[in-house]
Amino acid sequence: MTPKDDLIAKLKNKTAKIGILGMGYVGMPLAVVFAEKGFNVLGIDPDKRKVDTFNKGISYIQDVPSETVARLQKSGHLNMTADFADLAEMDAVSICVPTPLRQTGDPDMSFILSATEELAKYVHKGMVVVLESTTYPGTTREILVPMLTNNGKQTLVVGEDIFICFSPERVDPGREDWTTYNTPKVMGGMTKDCVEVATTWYAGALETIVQVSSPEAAEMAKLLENTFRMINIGMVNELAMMCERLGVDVWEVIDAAASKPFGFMKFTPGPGLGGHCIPIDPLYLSWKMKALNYSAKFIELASEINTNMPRYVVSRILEGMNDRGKTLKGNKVLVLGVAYKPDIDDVRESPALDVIALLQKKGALVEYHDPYISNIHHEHEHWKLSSLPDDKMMDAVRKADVVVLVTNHKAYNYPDLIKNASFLFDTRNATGPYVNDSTTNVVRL
Ligand code: SAJ
Repeated sequence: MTPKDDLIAKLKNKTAKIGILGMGYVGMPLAVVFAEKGFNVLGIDPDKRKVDTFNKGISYIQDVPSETVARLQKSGHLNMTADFADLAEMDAVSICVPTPLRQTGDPDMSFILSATEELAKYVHKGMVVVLESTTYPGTTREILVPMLTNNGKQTLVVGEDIFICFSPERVDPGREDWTTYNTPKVMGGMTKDCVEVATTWYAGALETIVQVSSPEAAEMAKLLENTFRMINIGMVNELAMMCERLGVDVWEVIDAAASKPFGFMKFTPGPGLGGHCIPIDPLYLSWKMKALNYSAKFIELASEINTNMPRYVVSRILEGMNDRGKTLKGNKVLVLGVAYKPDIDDVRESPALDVIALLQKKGALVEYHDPYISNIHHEHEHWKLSSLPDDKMMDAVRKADVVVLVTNHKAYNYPDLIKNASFLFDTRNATGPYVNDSTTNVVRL
């Protein structure tokens, strides 16, 4: 039996040992879905706090209930370790590590590099490796293949001894309709045999595998998905600025356009672009293209517009205060909602942090409330704030000179907010259904 035949047999009868390198919001749900389908899964993560929490049967990921962790642990199908040496026992490894940006705006490849360096120490004949982290086209071929096929002790032939693929994660935290199991999974490999092996593995747990001809095609497909969103959000953010100059209600315009049943997809303006995907992934592509002496114009322009939205929001708030004979300096501002999108507890890259920093720079006395996020800090401006308690929020609404709705959590009672706020600036049109021409204390983006 060739290494490929032997590995495929173990993947098919689920005796293959599965390693998930990086047990975050992508790795943990992936580990769970493989374990639920009967694979023996080992989560590997250098963060000992995560490992200790997990090994107590407690989940630290919003989308994975602790009951699931405890049950899969008890069944022996899912364990977790901080010891990379356990990779030596693995037959199949998914790399699910972060790919953030450096402060310079360039890709931070350190997590992929360190994970691959560790794996290279333990890689062996008959192993399949799938990179899931969103990255620039060429990463799998230019970084993983050289490091994993020649670690100084052995040389492995990709497609014969070792099978290397890229399969972009499509996890949307908090979403319940599309899950790790039922979201189609793109798979691009270094060779046809690589794709066959990885497809056999993933098809043993996920509903649909979409094969493509190369890792670059898979890497680029992911970037298209999220660049598409980022650029369209940038377009509607610019539309909001144009409509304001025209004296036209951008929300009415977008709703009217969205009545078109074909050839249109609704996006809505907001205070900026948050999250760990949309503001970041496209910059991996524009960075790679710069290295090829090509300027990704749409990405650069959309990024400029989206990055400027917090400043635009504060300028609109200033105008609203001025219309009420007030300044921002020395006055009370209450920010409602700091998560990067509604009804989740994630504040990464949230535009709320920039809005608050800009308000503070104008001398405003800023407080915030968010039902999901008890503390925030600004990594560049080095300030920290704690959320008002839920039972103090409405009193703060009444006392604020302006209430700024940054994230439209479902938990908020918008008619109550309108009733109690002297001036409410709504960046999400959450108040739209509750205001009319006689409403004078609400201004929308
Ligand atoms: N945003 C707008 N206007 C919009 C949509 C989003 O301002 O019309 C803002 C959000 O407030 C947020 C940021 O953009 O600050 C990103 O929002 P998002 O809805 O794209 O949410 P994410 O960042 O969680 O994106 C994820 C992505 N999933 C993966 O990368 C696997 C994305 O591809 C999904 O399309 C998206 O979830 C989703 O549809 O929920």
